[in-house]
Amino acid sequence: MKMIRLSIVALLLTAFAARAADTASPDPYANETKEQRDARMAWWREARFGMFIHWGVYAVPAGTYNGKQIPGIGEWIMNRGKIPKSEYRTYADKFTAAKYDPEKWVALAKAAGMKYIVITSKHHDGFTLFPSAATNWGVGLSPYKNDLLKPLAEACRKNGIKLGFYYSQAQDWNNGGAGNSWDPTNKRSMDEYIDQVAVPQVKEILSNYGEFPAVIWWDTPHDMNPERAAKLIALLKMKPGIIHNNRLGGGFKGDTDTPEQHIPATGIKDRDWETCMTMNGTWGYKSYDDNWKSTKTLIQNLADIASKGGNYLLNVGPTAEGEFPQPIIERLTQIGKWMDVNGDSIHGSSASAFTKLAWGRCTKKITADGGTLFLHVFDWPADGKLVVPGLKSKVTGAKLLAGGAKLDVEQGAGDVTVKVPAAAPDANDSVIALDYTGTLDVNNPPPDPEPAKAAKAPAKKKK
Ligand code: JFZ
Repeated sequence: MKMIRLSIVALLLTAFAARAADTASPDPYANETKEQRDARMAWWREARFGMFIHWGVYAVPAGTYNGKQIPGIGEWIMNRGKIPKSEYRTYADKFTAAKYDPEKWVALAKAAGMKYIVITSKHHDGFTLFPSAATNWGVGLSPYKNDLLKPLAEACRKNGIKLGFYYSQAQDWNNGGAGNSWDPTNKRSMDEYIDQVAVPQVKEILSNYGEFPAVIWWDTPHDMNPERAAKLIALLKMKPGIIHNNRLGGGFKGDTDTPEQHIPATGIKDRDWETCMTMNGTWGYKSYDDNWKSTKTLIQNLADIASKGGNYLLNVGPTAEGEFPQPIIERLTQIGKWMDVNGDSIHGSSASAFTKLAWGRCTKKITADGGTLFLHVFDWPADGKLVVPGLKSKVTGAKLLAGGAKLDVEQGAGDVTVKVPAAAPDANDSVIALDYTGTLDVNNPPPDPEPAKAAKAPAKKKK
């Protein structure tokens, strides 16, 4: 009898504790409604296009250590080259930022049609672009001395561009965080690192930049656990409305998925997502990486991502002096020219209504009665007829965004055909805006059959 009474008490206590833990989740968004979430994500969904900036002292060696080109991404050179802390720290002397002009950076982003910037406030090497009371390993040791984030935040504010901060919360190869296995002087327990470095620094970046950061971009949940992550996610309440990604760790999903260097085939169902991508093969500046993607690839990636309902976060790795490499300036400028004409098909658009289009991609905007389909034509039809397969809604007009010429449309029983000029107006992606009334009605072909599941292989013998 006594036993039973005891177990009932235990049961009640456990249930109560679980309940309490539930309401006291460290995640300030744990109990958010869909409406609250939609409102919070609205600017980000509308934006569709942003700039990632990887900037730090790794831009000094720029891919070369001890006369040897170190393979891999530039911001990982300390790790890949097993550079001792004492030696790596001397790079700060040459991180001059002498030509740093944040107004120019923001102007380039804005002209390219980007609506937000995410910059590395601290990458895995632990170097902070801001002065921190928690560590001395940061911009204060460089000739520039002052906070590099402040003037960027000011330029963003003035130009209506949102600013977010990338923060490497777990790996820290200089301040005792995770990931440094080559230098025994990087000692601190992970919990001490979280309490003494990550938590105070996240407080700093959430406190000192006015309306920003609008985004916090965690990265690499190395050695994170629910308890450590809880200490960081709890800080988000300092910045109501802030958006954060899925790389915190500890079981927290964040607001956005972050496919890296690739575009998911059909987007990501029921999640906001953002593909981050380099323009060459590195995030942080490497002097000899000339593996540049073409402007055409970048524009088509942007259209592809928007057609799947995602955002494109396109990276720039400035030099130690604070300049964007020339090939990046050229590409941003060319993308901007395209966006000046076609930006309406990207900003504020939503995912395609078609499962597949042989000639390109589609984005759309739906209004109270009808809407617009933006047909992104990558492969211009040789016969002057662009077939929009399965579109049944009543089409009311079509025009080219380039030049604005009206196009004739033939509405058949099954398909819609747009009569187009002989030559593509844009070699990268010509966009046709097709207006319709009523509800959007598309008869999509049944999806491709799933690749047949391989017949269950006989269990492999264990070695
Ligand atoms: C991380 C960083 O290590 C890298 O330096 C850069 O900042 C990049 C944007 O993010 O690298 C990752 C993180 C996640 C994956 C791959 C590389 N991932 O999920 O596949």
